[in-house]
Amino acid sequence: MKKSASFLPFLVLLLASSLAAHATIFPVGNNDVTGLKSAITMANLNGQDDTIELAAGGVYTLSARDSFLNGLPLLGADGGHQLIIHGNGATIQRVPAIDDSAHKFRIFQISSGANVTLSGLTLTNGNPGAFHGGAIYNNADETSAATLTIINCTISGSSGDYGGAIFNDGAGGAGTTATLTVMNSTISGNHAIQHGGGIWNESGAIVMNVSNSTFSNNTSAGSAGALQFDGSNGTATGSIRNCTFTQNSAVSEGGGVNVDGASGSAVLTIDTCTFNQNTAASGGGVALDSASVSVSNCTLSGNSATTGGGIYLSQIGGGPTTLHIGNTILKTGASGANLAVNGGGFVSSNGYNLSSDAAGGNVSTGPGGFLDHTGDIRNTDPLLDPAGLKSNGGPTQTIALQSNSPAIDQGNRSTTGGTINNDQRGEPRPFNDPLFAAPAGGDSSDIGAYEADVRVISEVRNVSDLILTFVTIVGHTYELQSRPDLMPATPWTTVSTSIPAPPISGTGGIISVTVPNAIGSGPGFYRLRQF
Ligand SMILES: [Ca+2]
Ligand SMILES: [Ca+2]
Ligand SMILES: [Ca+2]
Repeated sequence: MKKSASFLPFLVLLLASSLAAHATIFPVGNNDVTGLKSAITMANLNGQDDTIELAAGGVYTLSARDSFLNGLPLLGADGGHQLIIHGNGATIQRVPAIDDSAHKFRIFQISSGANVTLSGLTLTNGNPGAFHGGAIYNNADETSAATLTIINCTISGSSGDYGGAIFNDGAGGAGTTATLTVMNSTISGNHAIQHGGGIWNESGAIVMNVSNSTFSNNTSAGSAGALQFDGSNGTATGSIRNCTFTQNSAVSEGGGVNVDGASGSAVLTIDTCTFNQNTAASGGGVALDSASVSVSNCTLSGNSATTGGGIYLSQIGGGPTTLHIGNTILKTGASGANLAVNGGGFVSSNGYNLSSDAAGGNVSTGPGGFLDHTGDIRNTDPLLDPAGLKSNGGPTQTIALQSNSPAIDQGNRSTTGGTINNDQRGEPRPFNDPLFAAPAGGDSSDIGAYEADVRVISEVRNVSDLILTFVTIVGHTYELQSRPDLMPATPWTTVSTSIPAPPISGTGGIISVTVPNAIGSGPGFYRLRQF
């Protein structure tokens, strides 16, 4: 103990001196917009990495344009040095006194050559009028790439021509790439005048990776309610993992995500995501044209469209169009079949999908139609949680399974996109429920984005004893807790008299716990707690 305590200050000093040589930290007080502009201008030119620290919970109100169509100065290349803006929970908003065309602007533009990270920041009410990127424009050009990373941010209430929240512009020539990474963020309530209600990715060259994020209530007057992934006349590669798309809408195709690789290439992996109640004319959840998209370990529920309520394939851009789909739940919404192919396009099932409709096949429940691989189940209600999309733990909302869902243990998590060992909440996958047998080739994963795990099987009185039986997870411990009433001030306390006594180690199987003399000693409420 003593040795490590004396060693620690040396480590801290070393770290501090190495940071000081390469980076400047600019603290900016609450609503000091002038100070924020000044910090950006200095960081743009000092030839080193920088961090701008905004005031915790602060609000920075932009009332006029600074540069071009932006409320703040361009975030510059500075020789490729990184700029980090730590929001610390602050908001930057556009609130002009007059909202005419002269007062329309977005929040940030990232210059070609720049490398910018935004974290812990809310951007709202960006609006450059009939120009792209409502809140942020990430601008690679003919000679220099642009790299934007967004962590723990919210972008809401913004509007642009293409990209209501973000326009990620890879429209430079060969050799430059616009790279967009979005993690643990929320893109909500944004609007595109033309296309891409939340994010528009524009080729030339695009790399986009989005994870642990929520896209909700974004709207587009054209295609892509939430997100356009566009590799047309260029290349687009990327992934969307552990994300929820809910109640986004597009007037034309792709209520949630629209993928287009016409005369170019668009290759997108969508893994362990939930698409809930998104709407469009075609492809309520996802639409793809002349692109290769894999959808695995996803739950699509209640999405609707005139054609292809869940996923829609077309080849208007010349093709080829391929959907690889595995271990995915497809539950129809108000209109449109789960899968629709129009004028070309190929659905390649990798198996273990569960469709509420026939998926283009006959009336049987076995493989057929578009879902013709081992483990595919059709014409079967997945028995999703009637409460629908809600917080079930983890960074995004998910849709749980009912305890008798035909999705439980009927999947395989490795059908496409590699082996993913967690469900959308981050819970371990697979969880082998001892009451459900896995099918041939299955690995006891549940179909879809949600892995059902611990649950109470029965609660029985035996004379004066209470016997609780539940499914457990290896690596967790359990205890019963009780309280005499449900008044808010009354705490839950551990039931130390249970047999076995707490902590009870999970086995991956079923455990019964007895509470002797639980009944008859006055009112009592019990709950099972997992640690
Ligand atoms: Ca700098
Ligand atoms: Ca399972
Ligand atoms: Ca099982």
